[in-house]
Order: sequence, then structure tokens, then C-alpha cells
Amino acid sequence: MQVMSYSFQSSAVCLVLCRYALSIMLLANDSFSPKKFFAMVGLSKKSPPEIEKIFMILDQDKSGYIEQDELQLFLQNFSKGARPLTAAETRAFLLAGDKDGDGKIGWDEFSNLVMSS
Ligand SMILES: [Ca+2]
Repeated sequence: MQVMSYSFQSSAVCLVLCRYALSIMLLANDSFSPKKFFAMVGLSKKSPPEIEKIFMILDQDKSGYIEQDELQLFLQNFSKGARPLTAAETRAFLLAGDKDGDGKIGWDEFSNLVMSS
């Protein structure tokens, strides 16, 4: 996968996403659901290239996978002051996306999760 430099803050889609992320982060601990989030921010209706951009932002170390520590900081990609996901939320996120059970979410798994949201 090609590594792209992409500034989320300057993206037009950010305004919408950030607003929703803000409302999500105000919710109580253990209230986060990846499917609900993707549906709320409209990500499930985006084209594959747009979803890929989001994936590359979430994959902070550009390993090609979203690992557990990257999942935990998921909300902070959308809003800087957002809380980290709780251990239970991170585990649930991983379980929802990690179909082959390798403990991380690859591009195929991420796009499947987003598009089924
Ligand atoms: Ca990674």
C-alpha cells in the first residue's frame, strides 16, 4: 500500500467527522461502537479510496495494520482532545474487525467493517 501524506485537519470531511467525534467522546466510557461510529460519520457511504485514506491515518506507524495501541487512540485521530478507548472498547473494536484473529486490523478487514456498518 502506498504511503500518502494526508492532513486530516485540513480535509473538508474533517469538519463533519470532528463534530460527530466530539459528540462521541462526550459519551460515557464503554459507549463506543465502531459500527455505530462509522455509520454516524457517514464513512460507510464513502468510496474505497476515501476509506483507504482514513485507514492510512489510523495506521499511524504505516505498518499496514491497525494494531491495538492505534485502536486505543482511534478517537484522537478525529478530535485531538478525545479520550482513549477503554480496554473493553478496544477489545470489542478488534473483535469486530479482526476476522483472521491475528490481533490487528488489516485493510481488507477495515474496509469490510466500514462497509458493513
Ligand atoms: Ca499500524
